[in-house]
Amino acid sequence: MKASSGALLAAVAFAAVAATAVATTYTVGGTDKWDTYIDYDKWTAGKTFMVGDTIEFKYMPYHNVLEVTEEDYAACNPGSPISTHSGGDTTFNLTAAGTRYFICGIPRHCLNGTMHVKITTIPYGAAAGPGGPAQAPLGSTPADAFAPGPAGYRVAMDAAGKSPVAAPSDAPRYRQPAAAVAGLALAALVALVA
Ligand SMILES: *[C@@H]1O[C@H](CO)[C@@H](O)[C@H](O)[C@H]1NC(C)=O
Ligand SMILES: *[C@@H]1O[C@H](CO)[C@@H](O)[C@H](O)[C@H]1NC(C)=O
Ligand SMILES: [Cu+2]
Repeated sequence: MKASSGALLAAVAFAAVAATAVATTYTVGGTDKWDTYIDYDKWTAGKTFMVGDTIEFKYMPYHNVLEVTEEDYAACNPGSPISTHSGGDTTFNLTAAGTRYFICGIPRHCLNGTMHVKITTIPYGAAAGPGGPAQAPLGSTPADAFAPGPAGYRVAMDAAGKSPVAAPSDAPRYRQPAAAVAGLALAALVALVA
């Protein structure tokens, strides 16, 4: 009896840990970081940002990061930011589903240097299907290649298709819920036997 409840506790604890260790941190732009003349639409294409993930801007101190409205993003207007950040290393926690807009506020870096990125976050665990928030890589794999299916399949395709950065860290996120389910199943079995 004592051994069984110990196993039950262990299984439940394992399931809890597996279910919570899921966040991914993305360096915006990957190895190109936050700089002029980087195509950030290309960088976000094929990535699935989920609630709980973190994005980190790494940049030379002469740049900055402004979170702006969709309107100001479209116009590259640094005049009324939601928040302003500088110093070379700025992190945002993606705590809610939705789209957030970021630009560099230095004159011409947004308009002429492409320093603008929008991040669309979906609820944790939601599948990014065709027509969903995630976009197909520009000018690479056709959208048709992403057949409707489990999120894990799509991410595997994305990782194989492009994304020289941050792609491998996507994979464990999808395995962990499965591990959690396995842990709970084990716990149920142990409880039954005990
Ligand atoms: C993001 O979340 C972490 C962990 O909860 C926290 O330590 C950090 O201060 C948060 N960062 C921001 C910018 O909110
Ligand atoms: C910067 O972008 C603006 C707007 O697109 C354009 O009119 C201007 O010619 C560009 N300047 C340079 C130096 O590329
Ligand atoms: Cu800049």
